[in-house]
Amino acid sequence: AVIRLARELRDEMQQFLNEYEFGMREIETKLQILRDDFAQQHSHNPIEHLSSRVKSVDSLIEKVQRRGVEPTFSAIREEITDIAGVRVTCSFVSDAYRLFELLLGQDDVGVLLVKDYIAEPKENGYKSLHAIVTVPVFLPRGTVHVPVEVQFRTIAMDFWASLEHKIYYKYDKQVPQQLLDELREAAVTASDLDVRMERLHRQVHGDDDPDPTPAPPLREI
Ligand code: 0O2
Repeated sequence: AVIRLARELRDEMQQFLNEYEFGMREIETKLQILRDDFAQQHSHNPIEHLSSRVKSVDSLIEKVQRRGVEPTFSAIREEITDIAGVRVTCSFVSDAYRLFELLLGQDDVGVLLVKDYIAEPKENGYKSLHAIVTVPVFLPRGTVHVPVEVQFRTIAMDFWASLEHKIYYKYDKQVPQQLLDELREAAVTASDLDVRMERLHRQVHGDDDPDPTPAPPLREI
């Protein structure tokens, strides 16, 4: 009986995670279509790198405990909105905003939350444009609207964030002040580089670009 119960729990967990995997794939496909169409229309690929992940069971349990969420599937579904995550790394800030608008403007995409850490960087210097969206996944047992966290950032922001993430965990979240200061300075350098690279790009491709002005910053909703 214990083995049967363990198998049932495993199957339920697998079905739960699969829905997030499917939602994530739907979002990835939408972004790939936007990328391919844009590249064909404007001879410039707005996405440098697309990556995705479903949170591991271990980090899901850790987050559930940290947030004090009841350990039931429905409570986890309600509370943890970044079980599925897609990261869109762009060359330029304007591409990040453009893709964000094109994805969030799609009829079947719902918007749960937007956090614009590009317009308002975090205290440590972190920049990225985050959106938690829902996408319908059509299954034989019905349609599920799956939340997916999408992060839009530039190569420079991504470079900074991946180093900061490594430092944060290397020092077990207690990073020495001097390193924190250097990281903040590096974030400013990365932003300067973004501005310069975009300016250079405009000098060469200005006319090919349908919308040279980045979208205005969005408020959290
Ligand atoms: P991973 O391994 O990337 O999935 P929370 O999710 O509770 O920590 P919140 O407020 O719900 O935080 O979400 P927020 O601020 O939108 O951040 C969620 C994700 O953004 C994080 O996921 C990171 O991927 C990224 N992020 C946010 N702040 C920072 C930062 O200061 N540095 C770096 N490097 N990344 C950041 P996870 O689950 O923490 O990590």
